[in-house]
Amino acid sequence: MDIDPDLDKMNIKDANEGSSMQLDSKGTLEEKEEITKSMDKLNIHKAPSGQAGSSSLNFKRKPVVIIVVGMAGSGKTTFLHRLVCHTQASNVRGYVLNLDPAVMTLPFGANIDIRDTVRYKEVMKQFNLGPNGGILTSLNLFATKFDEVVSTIERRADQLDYVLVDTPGQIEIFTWSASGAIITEAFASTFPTIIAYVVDTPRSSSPATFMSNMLYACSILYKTRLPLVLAFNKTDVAQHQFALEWMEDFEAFQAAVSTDHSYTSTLTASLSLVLDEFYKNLKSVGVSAVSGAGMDAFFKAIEASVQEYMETYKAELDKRRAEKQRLEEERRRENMEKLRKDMEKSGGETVVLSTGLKDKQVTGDTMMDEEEEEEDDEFERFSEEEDAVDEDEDEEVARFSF
Ligand SMILES: Nc1nc2c(ncn2[C@@H]2O[C@H](COP(=O)(O)OP(=O)(O)O)[C@@H](O)[C@H]2O)c(=O)[nH]1
Ligand SMILES: [Mg+2]
Repeated sequence: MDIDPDLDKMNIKDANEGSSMQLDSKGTLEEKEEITKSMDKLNIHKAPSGQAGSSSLNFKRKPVVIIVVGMAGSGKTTFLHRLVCHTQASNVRGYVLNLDPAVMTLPFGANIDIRDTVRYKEVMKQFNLGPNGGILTSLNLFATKFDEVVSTIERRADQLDYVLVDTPGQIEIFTWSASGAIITEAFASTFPTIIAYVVDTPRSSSPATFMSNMLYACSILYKTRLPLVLAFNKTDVAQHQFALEWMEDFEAFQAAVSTDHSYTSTLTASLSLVLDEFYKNLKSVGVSAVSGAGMDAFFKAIEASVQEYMETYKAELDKRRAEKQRLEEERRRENMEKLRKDMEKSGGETVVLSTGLKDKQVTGDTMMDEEEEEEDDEFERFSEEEDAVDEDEDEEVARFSF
């Protein structure tokens, strides 16, 4: 129902006009006490102070969550399969999560599979979407239930060392979507969480593609604010030494760029200067999802990142949460104050908005139900006025009552 947009009609009636009234300065002490009592009855939940630290209470040191991201075709799914094989062979307890709704067949058995919950082809049909829209919407739908996923893992936390997460083929569906952020944050606030960025090494041999891949990794690092391990995949096809050299030695990269005479080379050369600092914060390993090379080095890099997570990222995360909590409490306090003032004004009685009509007998017990408690500062109830003069229009009456 629309609220009458004509603000002129919305007279808050004063005490002389009817039983709906405004408490003016004449409000007695008794009335004020009444108001305070009814405020207490509202029972608006206050966040317990110190809740900001609650993330630390729920936080578990194990399992470590490894979220595998990377460009389409870089080998995420194959790499995840390799991780699963490696954990099984080395008696490490893993739990596998598939977040790609569009994958046809998985080479590994996933403990939790998005495809069991959402059928992306159905989503495409129902919402009239293309494949990418379908995948994104499926992930969004899944994200709404992600707290259940986290609590399922929490229940098994003692029996697990790693949670391995595969993400949709198209990188931006996970890294630039709200659902990707929700999922990442849900994990990161409960377990140590590391991003494994898979790079297609043979396809990054030109300085320009290498640079665009690194820029993407950089944006993910800053967006998720989580430790990131670069996994140069497909080393069975091309070794990754060139990449390490480019990252360590700026001049080596400049020399490679200078062989390229396109207009992008100048940009690429300048960008490499910017990324210098970013490279220092990364751990890079060469792996082959097919041959299994580099797995030990990868897990070593993960363990070092977990250490880093506990020392730096976790503290930062707690700080951000505390700040969010503080703002939330401030907002609540402001709303309560506003409500208190409104109640003092109305003297605990009903205020009628949006009517030129004489107020009828107003029931005093139009208290909001539980759902309405969530409304921030106003509790509205609309009813049709039977004596409405205008036959065409429903006169709307907004009653604020306490
Ligand atoms: N030679 C080689 N091919 C690989 C490797 N990892 C993945 N691939 C191939 O790369 C293609 C894409 O892999 P996939 O795991 O589906 O990529 P995703 O889209 O990132 O999940 C497949 O044809 C894989 O066989 C690897 O380490 N070496
Ligand atoms: Mg895949």
